Amino acid sequence: MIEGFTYYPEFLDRQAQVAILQRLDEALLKAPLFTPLMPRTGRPFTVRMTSLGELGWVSDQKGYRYQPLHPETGKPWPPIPKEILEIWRAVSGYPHDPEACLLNYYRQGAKMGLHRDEDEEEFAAPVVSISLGDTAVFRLGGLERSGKTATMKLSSGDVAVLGGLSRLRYHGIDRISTGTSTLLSEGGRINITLRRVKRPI
Ligand code: MD3
Ligand code: FE
Repeated sequence: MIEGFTYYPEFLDRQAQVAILQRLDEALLKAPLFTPLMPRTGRPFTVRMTSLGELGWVSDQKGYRYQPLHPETGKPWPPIPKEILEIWRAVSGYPHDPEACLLNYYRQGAKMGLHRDEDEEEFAAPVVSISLGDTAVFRLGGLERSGKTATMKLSSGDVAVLGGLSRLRYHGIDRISTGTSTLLSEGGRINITLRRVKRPI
């Protein structure tokens, strides 16, 4: 048992996963994937990203931040589809909707180093993660980078809620197990995270 971490394996059945994927495909036409860069070094991430919602998360040489416009199109992010908001409403236990829905796309070889999600103002809200496509090896640590870590798999349709003390745990994605899902025709993995960024008024 990990305080603040709730894992719902196969929360979404295949039909629900396909429905969400259709919504994401539509959104990707308006907000194409881009390659974020590490602050300072400018080194590219191996994950490509985009966002939906009022605010999207971006990273470039200037730093990490939430912003209302896509960094390449200059347009607002597309709205978060109701099918995705319904998942937040079902599992977050938080009385306001998220402003940000970050979409990470992992192709073979992509990973995400150990980090904390700390660019939000509202840590009382959890982060809700939805996995689609190939299985990922997810690493969850403690509140300090040097703390002990453990791995678990996140598979297509799984939902994870990171709230309470787990909200500020270090975490990352070690690797993707290629060919473990037929959901995405091009293969790979999509992770969606829903976030409340601002404190509600
Ligand atoms: C644990 N994404 O976008 S989601 C990220 O699968 C991110 O793409 C990973 O880390 C992915 O920031 C992991 C699961 C997750 C999300 C937020 C967390 C785990 C978390 C916040 C705190 C602790
Ligand atoms: Fe994260």
